[in-house]
Amino acid sequence: MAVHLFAGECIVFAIWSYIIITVKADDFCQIPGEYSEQSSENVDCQTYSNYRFRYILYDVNPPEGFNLRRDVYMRIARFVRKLSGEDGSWKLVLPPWTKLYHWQSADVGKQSQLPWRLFFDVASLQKFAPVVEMDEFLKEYDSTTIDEVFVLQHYKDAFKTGKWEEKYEIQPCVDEPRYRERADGGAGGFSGWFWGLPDVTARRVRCLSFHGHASQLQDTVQLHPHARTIMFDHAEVALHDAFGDRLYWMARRSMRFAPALRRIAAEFREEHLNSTDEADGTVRPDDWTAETAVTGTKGGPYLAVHLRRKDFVWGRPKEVPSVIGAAAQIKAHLDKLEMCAVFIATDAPEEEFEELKSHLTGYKVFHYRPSSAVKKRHKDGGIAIIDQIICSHARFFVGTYESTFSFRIQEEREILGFPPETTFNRLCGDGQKTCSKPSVWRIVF
Ligand code: GFB
Repeated sequence: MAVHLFAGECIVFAIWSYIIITVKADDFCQIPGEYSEQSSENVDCQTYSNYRFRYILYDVNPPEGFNLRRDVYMRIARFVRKLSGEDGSWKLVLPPWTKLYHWQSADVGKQSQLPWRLFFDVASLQKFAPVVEMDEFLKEYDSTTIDEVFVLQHYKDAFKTGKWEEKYEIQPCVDEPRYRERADGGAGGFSGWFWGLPDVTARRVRCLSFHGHASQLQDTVQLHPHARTIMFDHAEVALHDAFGDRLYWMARRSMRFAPALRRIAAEFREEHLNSTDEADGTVRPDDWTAETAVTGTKGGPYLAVHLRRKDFVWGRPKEVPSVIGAAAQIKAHLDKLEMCAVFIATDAPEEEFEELKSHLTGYKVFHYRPSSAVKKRHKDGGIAIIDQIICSHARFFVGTYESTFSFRIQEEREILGFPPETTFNRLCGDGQKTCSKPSVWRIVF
């Protein structure tokens, strides 16, 4: 690594192999001996060695749905797991779930600032990365001001050159950020959208053009030894360090759903679909770290279909079938499998579901309909997870083209050890005699 320090211009260039960083010296607090030859006395930065923990926070592009957000979590969890390393001084703050575009039920109470424990088994997540819920963080941190916020953004030419280059750079914001400098100029210099939490502010907010893997965020952290809390907004800009390797799957396996949701799904399977873990061969160790590779899983005696409607109907008209087209494909699958029971997970309005059923007379069509108490307790997000769990346990699964909701089901089925030909299937658009199969991402232990 070569380091050039131009004192007059206050610019540090750190250049090594294929990484280029351009940073103004007053933008970043330098680590003596690492990026410059300054002695520690000259560095106007305080390290937080007197605190037990430092924290990484993050947020995601607002329109992104639940299941893409799960993927972003895995990228950041892997980064913080590595960052925390041996001394365990870093924690990852789980961003509360704010109201997502798809969570449209008006009869379930508040759907914002929801903790992760509503959907996931947080103790299980903690076996992969040192995560903490936002409410616990706010108690531990004893402040509501985040030291440094970096809004990640793509380079303007990121996808034009075709040349892979890991780089990052503080640059003017391309889009209007969700934060504004406060007129009162207090210690919490910026207010704005912090997961809808009214009191949270930031000392400093800057845009960071970023092209590379999530682990590259480590450089930004190291350049800020004074910061006890660092937030990365638009964390989806950072890529997976490695997609589909052992660590990827460890992160994925750690994302076990909340026990209450697993229980409801298990009851539904047993009551309506004649499906139990014992009979289906889907018993798993209580602790995901004790899991080993499984193959040839049988699953419950039903076909499961994820029929994504709403925005997918007009967004992907060639790839998403009409209701009648979907029914014809479901019938063909059931006949081929010599089965009569199908479970449908869908975001379709009730009329569309009834229409689908009307084309499937002679077959047993199941759909999970929660009681109003269950809906209020587990919200739209929890009901969607129950649908996903039921789909994950079916003997055969058919998903929707390019839906991350379907992808997460496929991953769950890989963890459970289903033969891939029972998992990586999709509904074709009307008029497509054959259509491309979903990419097959096999689990790695
Ligand atoms: O999860 P998600 O990102 O998957 O968004 P996609 C779809 C959301 O719709 C889910 C609801 O999180 C659920 O809230 N939903 C979809 C369902 N299918 C079902 C279902 O079968 N049962 C239940 N209960 N709920 C993304 C969108 O959708 O696709 C983005 O999030 C964008 O906004 C992108 O449109 C193209 O990947 O299917």
